[in-house]
Amino acid sequence: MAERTASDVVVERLTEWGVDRVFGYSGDGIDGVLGALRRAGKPAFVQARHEETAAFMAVGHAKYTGGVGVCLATQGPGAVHLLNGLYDAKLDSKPVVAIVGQQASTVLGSAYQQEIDLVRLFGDVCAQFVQAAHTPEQVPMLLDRAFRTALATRSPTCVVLPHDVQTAPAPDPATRQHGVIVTSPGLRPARVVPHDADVRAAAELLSAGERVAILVGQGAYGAAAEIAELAGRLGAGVVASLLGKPVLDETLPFHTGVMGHLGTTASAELMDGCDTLLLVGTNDPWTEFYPKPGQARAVQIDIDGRRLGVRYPVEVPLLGDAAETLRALLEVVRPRDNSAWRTRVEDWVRRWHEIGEARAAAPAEPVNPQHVVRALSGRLPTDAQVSVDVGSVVYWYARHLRLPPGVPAHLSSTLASMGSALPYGLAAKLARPDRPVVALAGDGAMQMNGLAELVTVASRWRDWADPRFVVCVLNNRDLAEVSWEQREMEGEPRFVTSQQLPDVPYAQWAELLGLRGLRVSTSDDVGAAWETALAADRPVVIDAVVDPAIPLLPPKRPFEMVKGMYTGLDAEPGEMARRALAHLRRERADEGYDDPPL
Ligand SMILES: Cc1ncc(C[n+]2csc(CCOP(=O)(O)OP(=O)(O)O)c2C)c(N)n1
Ligand SMILES: [Mg+2]
Repeated sequence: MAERTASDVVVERLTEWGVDRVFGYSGDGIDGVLGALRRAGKPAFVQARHEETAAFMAVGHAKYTGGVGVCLATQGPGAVHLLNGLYDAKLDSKPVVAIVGQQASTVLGSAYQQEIDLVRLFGDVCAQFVQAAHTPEQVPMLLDRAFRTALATRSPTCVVLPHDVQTAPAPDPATRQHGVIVTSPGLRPARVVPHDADVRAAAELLSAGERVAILVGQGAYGAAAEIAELAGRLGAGVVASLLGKPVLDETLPFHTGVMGHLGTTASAELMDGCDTLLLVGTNDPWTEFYPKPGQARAVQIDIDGRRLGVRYPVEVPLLGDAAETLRALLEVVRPRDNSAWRTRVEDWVRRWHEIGEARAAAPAEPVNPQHVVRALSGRLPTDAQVSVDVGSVVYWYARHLRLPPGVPAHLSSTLASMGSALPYGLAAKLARPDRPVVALAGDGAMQMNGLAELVTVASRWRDWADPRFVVCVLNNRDLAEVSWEQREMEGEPRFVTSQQLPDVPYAQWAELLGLRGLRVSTSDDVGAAWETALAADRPVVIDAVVDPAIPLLPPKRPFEMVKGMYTGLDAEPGEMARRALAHLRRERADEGYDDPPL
């Protein structure tokens, strides 16, 4: 039998930490660990098309399963490719461990081929823990520290393994000597609840409010019942951050939907009108959509003390687990009559639903993207898992997709990186092959990473208990979100050269790969396409040919703040800009604005 190496220890340690699969890409710099994975037969190795998507898969794994995502790459270029996915984990606070190869210790410092100072490279993104092993004795200890730190700090960590360390004989786990440390895996999380006096202070503040709003973020996952109960007692309206959208059933009459630039008119009204704000597990960046500082007294709950008070001035900052802290609050908050405020909130919500329906029904060239996403509501299986890419699709997801309670939906929110929907969807599918996946992406995101990762889908779907994996491409031949930003923020016309995208036959690409492809270019076919795709015997790509002229209109903004959209469009030649102007005026009118002519 071959001698056990430090890499065998790495692989055993992964299993001891509960890791079922490792997402990565090979290279000679990490061959020692790959060999150990081959010998052990577990964890499973998932080959991505690119180290960036492997890292996104690891983040997706952490998001859908709640566990630690693990990615693996070779030295030099492979390591560099991981960065974007690791930043996604850092910015959305997810535990990910990166295992990265390195040239042999004997050449480090010689400017060798593929030699990059990896500890320095990962020093920012893995600031909580990055360490290169110099000896095999360090290896189990470094893995234990990487996992524990990732879990304890909800962030990415990295272990760098030079080639000679990977292939060195495994250290003796029972050694007892000066200068050698023997460690163990495992971490059991704690209940984190604030002190009683602080809970009482929060309850008093909330109970004194006349017009209470509760903003829920991803930290409130699993606390839906507590939020609904508290909202009921306080007569509060509930609003979600983008990441908090799946937390609470959006069909509740007091749920105003997602907040912010991409949010609903109802959530803008709620934030503008409240006098009291409870923030639960959220870091939502759209500060201009929060109440004006001074307008609302605020309580915040977060499991990470560093997050308290950094988005809105807070009187009672509570460090605690969302569900546990809400339960403690429910012990002391008494029911009260706040029906006048509740009625106003419910009116805003009803009005928003009318606006959303009308906007999605507006005729477009050829198909309105809002209609495509809205048509998925009601058709989404109750056991689905949803992933969403970055681009205008996030607006339509936030505003128009009704998620059945319990359906998880994830996206790269804080980093907002394009190219994440396919790797996220794959991670969701591999974790739960018995559940259908729906991935929503723009054509730019598809061209960036999605087309390549469809190859991964094509190579794996036959192994899945439920082969349904629906990718919907909003094909608008435009980097539309940025085109609208060029107009709104700069007041400039869309720069065609930077914004226009090649027209790619997405459905045919799917067919070439042995999947199904459906091209949809009329509104009437949208519903049937979703139904066909969700009943198919294999993964399906829906190529939805949609209009780039639908504005990404922020809700309830004074004319001055959207004036740039008019100025930009006015400076653009062509039929698309005229159409966009008409859509813009119509959508502004449905919010009650009568914008002056330019
Ligand atoms: C990796 C990365 N590069 C650039 C951007 C800037 N950006 C944000 S949205 C967007 C356009 C996305 O285009 P597409 O996927 O076609 O979606 P659309 O907005 O057209 O629906 C761009 C370029 C980004 N967020 N991430
Ligand atoms: Mg596009």
